[in-house]
Amino acid sequence: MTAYAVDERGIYRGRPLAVARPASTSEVAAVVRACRAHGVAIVPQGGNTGYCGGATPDDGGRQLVLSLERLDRVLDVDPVAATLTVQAGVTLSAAQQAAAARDMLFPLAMGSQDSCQIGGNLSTNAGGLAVLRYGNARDLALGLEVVLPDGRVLDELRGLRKDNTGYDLKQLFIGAEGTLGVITAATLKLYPRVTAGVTAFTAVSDPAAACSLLTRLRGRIGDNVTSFEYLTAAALALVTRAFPDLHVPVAKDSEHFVLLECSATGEEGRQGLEAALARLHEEGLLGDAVIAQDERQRRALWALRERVPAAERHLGGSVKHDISVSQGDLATFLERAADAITARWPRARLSVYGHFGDGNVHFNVLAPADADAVDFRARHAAAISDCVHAAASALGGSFSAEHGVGQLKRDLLARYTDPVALDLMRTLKRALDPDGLMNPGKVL
Ligand code: 2HG
Ligand code: ZN
Repeated sequence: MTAYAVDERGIYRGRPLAVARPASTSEVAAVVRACRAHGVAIVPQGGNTGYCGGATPDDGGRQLVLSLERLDRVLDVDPVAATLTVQAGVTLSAAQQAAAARDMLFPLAMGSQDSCQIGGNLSTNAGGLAVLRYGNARDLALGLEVVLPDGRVLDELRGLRKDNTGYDLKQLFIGAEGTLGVITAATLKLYPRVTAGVTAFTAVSDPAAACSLLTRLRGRIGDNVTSFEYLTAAALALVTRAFPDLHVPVAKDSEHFVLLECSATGEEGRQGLEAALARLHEEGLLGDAVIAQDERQRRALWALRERVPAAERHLGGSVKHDISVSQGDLATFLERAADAITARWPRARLSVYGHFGDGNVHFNVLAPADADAVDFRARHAAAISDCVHAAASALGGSFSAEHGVGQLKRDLLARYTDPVALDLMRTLKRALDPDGLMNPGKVL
C-alpha cells in the first residue's frame, strides 16, 4: 500500500486501513455504502500528484484509500458537440490524446499530465499552463457523475452548453477535493485543434514591463495568447544548474524573463502571430527575444520553465507558495514579498516563476546555499509562508491559486477566508456528508 500512503512531495506519510480499487461507478458506490455502514472514512485518490496532501490518509490506520485508477475508460468523443466524456481515472495526457485522435483539443495541460487523472484535476480545480486562454478545470467541465457520501449516484453526465435548471450542482464537487463526494466521470469541453503556434522566450526589464507586454499582446491578438509564464533569473539559474544541458537563449544578464505562447486555430496561421510579436518588438516591449523555429526548439524553451520544480527538488527542495493577486498588483506583490523575505532571511534563495498571465506566481524560497535544506525548512517554513501569504492577502489575493488546500493549507483557509463563506462551506459539508466520512481533515 506504500505508493498510496505517501504524497507526491513526501510531506505526509499515512497508514491506510486498506486500498480499494473499484473498476466501475457501481463498485465505487458499493465501497462508499460499505464504508458508511461501518463508519470507515474514505480518502479518494487519483494520480497522487497533489502538492497539499489532499489524497493522503492520516496515520491512524482507520481510513480507506479509494483509488480511481481502474476507472480509466474514455467513454465518448463527440467532435460535433465538442465534448469528451471520460471516467475519473483517465490520465490527463490520455484525455488529450483521445481528443487529438479526433482532431480536437482538450486544453488542460500541466507538468504532471502523464500521471495526474481527470478526477483529481476536477477535484482540485487544477490550473496549469493554458489557463489564460482556456480557464481552469472548472471552466472545462460541462457535466459530472458523482458518488455521494450516502452511496447514491448523481448522474449529471451531460454536455449541454446551456442549462439553467436550478443550482449548478457539479460546481460543488469541483475543487472540493473529495470532501463532498467522489467524482467518477466527467463530460468536458473540447476546442478546435491548434493549427499554428508561436513560442517565444524574452527578457523583460521588470515585472511591470511583463504586465504591459501581456496587455498589449492581448490587445493585438486577444485570446490567441495561450500561455504567459514568468521566470526570474534566479529560478532559471536553478534549472541550468540542475540540468546543465539546458541553456538560456537570450540576454543572460537580465533579471526577468517571459515565456509566451500564442496559438491560432483555423486559417489564421503563424504569420499573424509573428507579425504581432514583431510589432511589439519595434515598440520596444519585447526585449532580447527568441522565437522557436521548430518543435524541438519549442520543447527546449518550455523545458526551461517546466523543469523549475524538478530543479528545486534536485537542490534540496523549497518552501512553496502558490499565490494569486489581480494582474495589475503582481509587480507590487513581487516587490513586497521579496523585501519581506530578504529582510528576515537575507541569504535565503528565491525561486520565483509562474503563471503571470493568470496573476498566479510560485514564490518559492530555498535555504541558503550552505545551509541544510531540511533543517532550514523545519525551522523557518511557517514564518516564511506567513510573510508571503500576508503580502498576497494585503492585496486581496489568494494563498492557493492552483494547488488547492488539502491538509497542508487547511488552517490557512480558516484564517484567510471570510467567516460567512467559511460558515457556508461548513453548512454544505454537514448537509452532504453528515457523518464526516468523506476525506476528513482536508479543506475544512
Ligand atoms: C508549476 O507551475 C507547478 O510548475 C508547480 O504548479 C509549482 O513546484 C511548484 O512550486
Ligand atoms: Zn503552477
